[in-house]
Amino acid sequence: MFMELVLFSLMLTIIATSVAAQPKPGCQSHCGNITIPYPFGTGSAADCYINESFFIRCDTGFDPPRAFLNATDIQVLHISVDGYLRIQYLVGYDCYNSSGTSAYFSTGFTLEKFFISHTRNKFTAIGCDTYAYVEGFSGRTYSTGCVSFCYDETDVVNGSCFGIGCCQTVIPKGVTDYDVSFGSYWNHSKVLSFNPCSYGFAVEDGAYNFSLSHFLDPNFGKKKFPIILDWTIGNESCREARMNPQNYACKGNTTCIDPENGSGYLCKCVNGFQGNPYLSYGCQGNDLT
Ligand SMILES: *[C@@H]1O[C@H](CO)[C@@H](O)[C@H](O)[C@H]1NC(C)=O
Ligand SMILES: *[C@@H]1O[C@H](CO)[C@@H](O)[C@H](O)[C@H]1NC(C)=O
Ligand SMILES: *[C@@H]1O[C@H](CO)[C@@H](O)[C@H](O)[C@H]1NC(C)=O
Ligand SMILES: *[C@@H]1O[C@H](CO)[C@@H](O)[C@H](O)[C@H]1NC(C)=O
Ligand SMILES: *[C@@H]1O[C@H](CO)[C@@H](O)[C@H](O)[C@H]1NC(C)=O
Ligand SMILES: *[C@@H]1O[C@H](CO)[C@@H](O)[C@H](O)[C@H]1NC(C)=O
Ligand SMILES: *[C@@H]1O[C@H](CO)[C@@H](O)[C@H](O)[C@H]1NC(C)=O
Ligand SMILES: *[C@@H]1O[C@H](CO)[C@@H](O)[C@H](O)[C@H]1NC(C)=O
Ligand SMILES: *[C@@H]1O[C@H](CO)[C@@H](O)[C@H](O)[C@H]1NC(C)=O
Ligand SMILES: CC(=O)N[C@H]1CO[C@H](CO)[C@@H](O)[C@@H]1O
Repeated sequence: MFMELVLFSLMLTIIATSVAAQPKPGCQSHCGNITIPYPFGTGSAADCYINESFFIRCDTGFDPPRAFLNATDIQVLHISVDGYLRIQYLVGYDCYNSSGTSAYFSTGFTLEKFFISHTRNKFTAIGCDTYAYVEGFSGRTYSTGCVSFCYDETDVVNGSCFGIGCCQTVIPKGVTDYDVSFGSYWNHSKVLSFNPCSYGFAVEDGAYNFSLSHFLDPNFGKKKFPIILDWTIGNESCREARMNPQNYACKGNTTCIDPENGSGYLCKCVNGFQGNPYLSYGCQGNDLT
C-alpha cells in the first residue's frame, strides 16, 4: 500500500513536470537535453515562440546540441515556465606576473528582454589584491562591486566566502546588462606567489563554493557559472494586458501575476491545475477523483 502511494505520487510528479514543460503543439520540444516550453521556442516556424526575444537558437554543431539565447553566446541550461531561465556565462579575470599584467578579460553581456535575478544570484569576486566592479544599466546606470585584500595565504579562510580572499554582493534589481571590470592596488605584486589573478562573476546562489585552490588553478579563468535570469511577458501589467485579449498570454484555468519589479506579467495555472499556462488547454485539473 505504501509503495503504491509512493509510486502514485511519483507518477503524478512525472506527469506534472512533463506537462508543464510542453512546447506549442507541432513545435520542437528539445534542444539536446534542454526542454523548451512555450512561450520559448526554436525552429523555423514563427508561431513556436511568443516573441523574437523568446527564440532559442539550437546549435547542432555541438554534440549534444546546445541551446542559446538568439544572437548571443549565452548558453541556456534550463527554462522554467515559472518565470526564470538558468544560463551559464564566463568568469572575468585580471592576471599578473612579475612583469605586470599577463591577461585580462572583462566578462559581461547585454540582454534585450530578461533581467539578472537580484534575489537568486550574487556577484562574486576572489583575489587578495582585488577590486571588482559590476557596471551596468537597470533603467539607470549603476556601479557596484566588492573589494578584497589579504597579505598571507593563511589569512584566507578556505571554503568560506566572508570577505578575506572572497567576497559577494547583491546584484541590483532590473539589470539587463552587466559588465565586470577590475582594479588592484599593487598589481598583485605582494601576493603573486599564491594569488596572481583576481576573478569576478555573477553566479546563482549556492552554485559556487570558494576554495583556496582556485587561486592557483590555471583553468579557473575558463570556467562558466550558472546565472538565473527572470523573464516576463511584454511590458504591461496584468490589468493592462487583460484589456487586450488577442495578445493576452494567459490561457484557460490560469491567473495572472504582476512580478515585484512591475514591467510585464506572468501566468500561472489556478490552484489544483497543472500544466503550461501559456498554451490553450495547457492547464488541466487532474481527473483522478
Ligand atoms: C544535459 O547533459 C549534460 C552533459 O551532456 C549534463 O551535464 C546536464 O546535466 C544535462 N542536463 C539535463 C537538464 O539533463
Ligand atoms: C536570431 O538572430 C539572427 C541574427 O541576429 C537574426 O537574423 C534572426 O532574425 C533572429 N531570429 C529571431 C527569431 O529573432
Ligand atoms: C608576463 O605575461 C606576458 C603576457 O602574457 C608575457 O608576455 C610575459 O612574458 C610574462 N612575463 C613573465 C616574466 O613571465
Ligand atoms: C601596476 O602596473 C601599471 C601598468 O603596468 C603601472 O603603471 C603601475 O605603476 C603598477 N603599480 C604598481 C604599484 O606596481
Ligand atoms: C557547496 O558546498 C555545499 C556544502 O558542503 C554542498 O552541499 C554543495 O553541493 C556545494 N556546491 C557546489 C556547487 O559545489
Ligand atoms: C581547501 O578546501 C578544498 C575543499 O574544500 C580542498 O580541496 C583544498 O585542499 C583546501 N586547500 C587548502 C590549502 O587547505
Ligand atoms: C515582444 O518584443 C517587443 C520588443 O522587444 C516587446 O516590446 C514586447 O513586449 C514583447 N512581447 C512579449 C510578449 O514579450
Ligand atoms: C511597451 O512596449 C511597446 C512596444 O514595444 C512600446 O511601444 C511601449 O511604449 C512600451 N510601454 C512601456 C510602458 O514601456
Ligand atoms: C480547464 O480545466 C478543465 C478541467 O481539467 C478542462 O476540462 C478544460 O479543458 C480546461 N479549460 C481550458 C480552457 O483549458
Ligand atoms: C521588468 C521590469 O520590471 N523592469 C524594470 C525594473 O526596474 C527598473 C528600474 O527600477 C526599470 O528600469 C525596469 O524597466
